[in-house]
Amino acid sequence: MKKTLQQKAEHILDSNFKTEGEFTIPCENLYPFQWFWDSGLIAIGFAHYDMQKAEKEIKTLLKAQWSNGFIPHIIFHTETDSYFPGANFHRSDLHPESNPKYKSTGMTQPPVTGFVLKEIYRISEDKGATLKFIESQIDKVYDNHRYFYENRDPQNEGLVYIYHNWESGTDNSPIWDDIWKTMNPPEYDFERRDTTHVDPEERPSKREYDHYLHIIEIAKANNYNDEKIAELSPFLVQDPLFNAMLIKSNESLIELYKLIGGHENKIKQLKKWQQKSITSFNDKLFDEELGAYVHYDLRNERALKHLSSSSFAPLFANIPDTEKAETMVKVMMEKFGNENQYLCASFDPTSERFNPKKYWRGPVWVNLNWMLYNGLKQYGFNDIAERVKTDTITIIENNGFYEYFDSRKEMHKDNKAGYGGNNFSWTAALLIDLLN
Ligand code: 2M8
Repeated sequence: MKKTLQQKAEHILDSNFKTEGEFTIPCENLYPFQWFWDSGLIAIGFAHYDMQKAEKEIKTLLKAQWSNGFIPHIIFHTETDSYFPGANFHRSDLHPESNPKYKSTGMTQPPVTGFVLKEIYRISEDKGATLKFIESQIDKVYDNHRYFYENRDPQNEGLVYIYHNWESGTDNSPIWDDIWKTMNPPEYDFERRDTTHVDPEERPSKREYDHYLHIIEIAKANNYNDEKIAELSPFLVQDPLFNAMLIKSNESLIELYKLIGGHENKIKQLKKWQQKSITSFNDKLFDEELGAYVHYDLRNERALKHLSSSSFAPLFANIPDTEKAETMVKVMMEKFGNENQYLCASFDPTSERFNPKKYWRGPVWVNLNWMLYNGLKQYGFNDIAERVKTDTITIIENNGFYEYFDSRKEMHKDNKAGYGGNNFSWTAALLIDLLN
């Protein structure tokens, strides 16, 4: 019997779930550990058909939290040299508050856990049991938000910084080219592993990796101390996607604490952070000229004026008012949404830096599409939301469960427009959510 798309997606998630460690890898070979934001998005998929696995995923992730509230971007549950750079390069043990039980990186990723808990609650058919689970985990997520506001916001603006492109999740976005121009790292000698699993055309260059490693060397030389990083890292950026995830998660934590009851002080604090964050976000990151949100380079005190799918992610977190939202959607449809393109390219298709085959430099990503779909719906842009959803389902149905996809429709004729890793977990997980 032919499997349905949903069955295929469930099969991928179940195969990528590692029973020994109770977590899910993003995909075989290329990404053999647990990644922070992947895990959260994966749990949303599991929640639709296997709530136990959804809960395990989140529990395992939060067990690796550091005593200062920080949650690392990769948790190296297993030993394998199929990934570079691994645990011995990152050396999380350098930080005095790192978790002695779990080797990890010393950087983080977009804080999705708050809104993921809310999504799991929305999907659950046994709300009482799910709320109990949430109650057992929610303070860890709150502590994570406190970590961000207390350690990643040196000018007390309500906007937190990332100190590495890997923290953004959008690893080699052309936006970072502006930062690489300010740096001149040594040419390191190392053995890449990603390019043995995936066509190098679809991955970052060696020189880009030199930059990535150099920033980590600086952080390590300072034992991953946040204050030192804020002072010394050549990469220090306020990212609209990252901050939108934090704001969306604040909102979810407030709603969940209300459901649980008896957490007035935490709700009060969350509301304070929330108000300040949304105000600064709109004042500082909205670019009137481009008609959407942009990144801010805190190290060099300048806006990085480029459009990317991150520019529209604030819709998901209810950040723009309706006027701003309308402007953004107009810009999105003009630049990213013509009939030759699938929505939504990860970088501005009208820019000369656009590359629709290369990783975060242009291809369509299902995680961003899922956020965009939900954001557009929240503001009542139902037709465009439906297009994002249909485009997402179509490209997966035709090409398979890839990590990313060519945004140009003409490239989809032979159904070979899926790139990067295959049988990719968040592609499967979020498809399940879109189908239900
Ligand atoms: C990609 O990033 C990792 C480093 O974190 C890599 O290229 O080795 C990104 O797409 C990131 O957003 C994602 O979480 C990770 C695992 O899917 O892969």
